[in-house]
Amino acid sequence: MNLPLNQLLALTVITDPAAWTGPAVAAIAALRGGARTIQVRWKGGSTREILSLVQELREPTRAIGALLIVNDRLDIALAAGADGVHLGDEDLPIAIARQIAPAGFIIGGSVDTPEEAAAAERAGASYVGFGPIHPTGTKSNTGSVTGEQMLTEVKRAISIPLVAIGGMNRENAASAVRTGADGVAVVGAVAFQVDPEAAAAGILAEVIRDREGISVTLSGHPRQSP
Ligand code: TZP
Ligand code: MG
Repeated sequence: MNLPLNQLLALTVITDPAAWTGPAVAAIAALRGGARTIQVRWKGGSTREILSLVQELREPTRAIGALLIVNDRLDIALAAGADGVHLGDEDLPIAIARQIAPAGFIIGGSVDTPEEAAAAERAGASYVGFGPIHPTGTKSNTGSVTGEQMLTEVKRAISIPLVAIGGMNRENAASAVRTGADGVAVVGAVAFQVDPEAAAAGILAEVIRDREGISVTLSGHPRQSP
């Protein structure tokens, strides 16, 4: 998968330690389904636990050209040779992470407004995550639900890719993309499903259907349209 960043961000599957198969198995199933980015997120995980999960996912992501991003922890991302880090407003500031990170390292930033999105881009962010677009049961300390309309405003404020997060699923993904998102990031809609592979494939198909001129098989493998 040698795709530009906005296409690699079409579907980010975020790990959750509560996935019934365990986070690594669910993430690898999601990769089979077509997840193009895996973000390792483990609130409350020890440094060793998070490092070990990132290391476990390094080869499977690299093998298919998917991105491996670490939430919160630039140190672990660098130590494990991940492709990037995702930073929120309690984490290392984006500008400081950019000074430390090697060339080409991906830095994502969580933003709540168009102004914050523009500031994140100026600070050196590679992409921004915006939400929660819809109610989410996965994260409690979020701002209020933004709805889709704000996606358009955030998109207008930046020239880097925009990822919609929060309650995203197969039913609402295409609409978020039409409204301005380059892709969606999900926890529950994949990690908590009985069949994470099929769940990922279903969401990816909705995100890229109108955009990449390809259809996707159930296993997520792209097929060129005639
Ligand atoms: N940031 C904003 S909402 C959220 C994060 C990490 C949780 C998304 O989880 P879900 O299950 O996809 O709503
Ligand atoms: Mg964070």
